Amino acid sequence: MADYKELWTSLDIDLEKHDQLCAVLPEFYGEIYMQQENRPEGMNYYNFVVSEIHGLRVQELADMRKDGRKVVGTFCVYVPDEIIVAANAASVGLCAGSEFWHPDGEKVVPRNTCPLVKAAAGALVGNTCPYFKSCDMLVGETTCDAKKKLWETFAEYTPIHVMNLSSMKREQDYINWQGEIKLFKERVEELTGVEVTAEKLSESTKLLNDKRRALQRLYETRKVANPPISGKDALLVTQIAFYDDPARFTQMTNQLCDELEKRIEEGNGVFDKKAPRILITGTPMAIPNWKLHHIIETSGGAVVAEETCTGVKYFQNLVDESAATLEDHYKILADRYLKTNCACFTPNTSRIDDIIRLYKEYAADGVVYYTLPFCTTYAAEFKAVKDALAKENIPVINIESDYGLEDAGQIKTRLEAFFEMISNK
Ligand code: BJ8
Repeated sequence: MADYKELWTSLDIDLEKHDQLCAVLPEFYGEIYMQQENRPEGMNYYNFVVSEIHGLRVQELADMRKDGRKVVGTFCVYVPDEIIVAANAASVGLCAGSEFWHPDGEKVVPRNTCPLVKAAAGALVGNTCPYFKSCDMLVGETTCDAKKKLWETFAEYTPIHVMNLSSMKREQDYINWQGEIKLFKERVEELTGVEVTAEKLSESTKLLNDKRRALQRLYETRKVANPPISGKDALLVTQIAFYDDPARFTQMTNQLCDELEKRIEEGNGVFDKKAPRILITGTPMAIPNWKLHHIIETSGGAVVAEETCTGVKYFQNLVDESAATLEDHYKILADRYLKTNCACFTPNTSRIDDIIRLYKEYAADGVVYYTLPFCTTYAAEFKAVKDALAKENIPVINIESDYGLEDAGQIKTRLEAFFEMISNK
């Protein structure tokens, strides 16, 4: 990575601490990603993005801000990026996936908080994440309790807008979400000084749908026997989608898909042909949380899909492009975003339908149910998911794990036994 010290200083980053983070990432990434055999050439772009993770994109955001544009940080796939992009601002996903940030996080949130929230808290208050420091405003949402309380902490440090998401999906909840989207639009207009018109929303919808279509195309390639891309690589592509420039990301991902589709024609897969095909479901995996995929794929399994917010939940539903008025946009956006089936909702039976559908679509052999510790809603849904999968004769294993590597050996042993069991079915 080039020298970005001046940039980081301008963002008030704690350089000494930040150096410690920058020192471990290349080795960690090298071990997990660069040892893979027969990787698609198209992954070089994503390698480059990771090698520049706190550099080039942060510089781009700084340049945008110099030109008077704004940067908005988000934490949840319910927040409509269309509004942000229509105001000529950039949206960056800020969920944090490393335990590096936990000590700072524990200074402001309880120790027994989910690792994702604790890491996000630490990244902000420890001044070690240049993305947080590049944001002119953060956007929270009333999903889980840990996040709801986090926004109150964040408000002490930085401007934040919180969207009031209902916990149910009744007619009045759809109407409420339309109203929240309208309020969000007004807040973004105030921040950016840009009027968000119906035309601008149509343009941003098209741009973001193109990104979703590229990711859908990528995931299609994972449905074939012996996919041409590892689960680990597919996860990385989706993680990067949350903060890369959308047009460039779409172009590079479509280029990768051209290569993957060619590989499929040639029968060039990356796994052992007998590797059990795994669908992961559960809590999101924010960058650089690659732990579970890495363990699965170094224990003989092949991850073929993720029913998570860093998987299909992010892109499987497009936004209808037919809106002509602002009112149409609010309604269409509310309808689309409320299709996401987060465990924070009650009831949330559509998530079970999604898991079963994806299991069949991706010809999976088993499901790994993943939860971060202290994520009550996802942990609580395990029983209902397990019971429904049992009726369909679908094997499932529950893995709860945080960002640390201490339990990696134990998880590996459990997964190997699970793979053996499903391979002999
Ligand atoms: S739509 S999954 S991105 S809320 S893991 S912080 S739920 S305690 S991240 Fe999420 Fe939106 Fe739902 Fe998706 Fe809380 Fe659980 Fe932590 Fe979580």
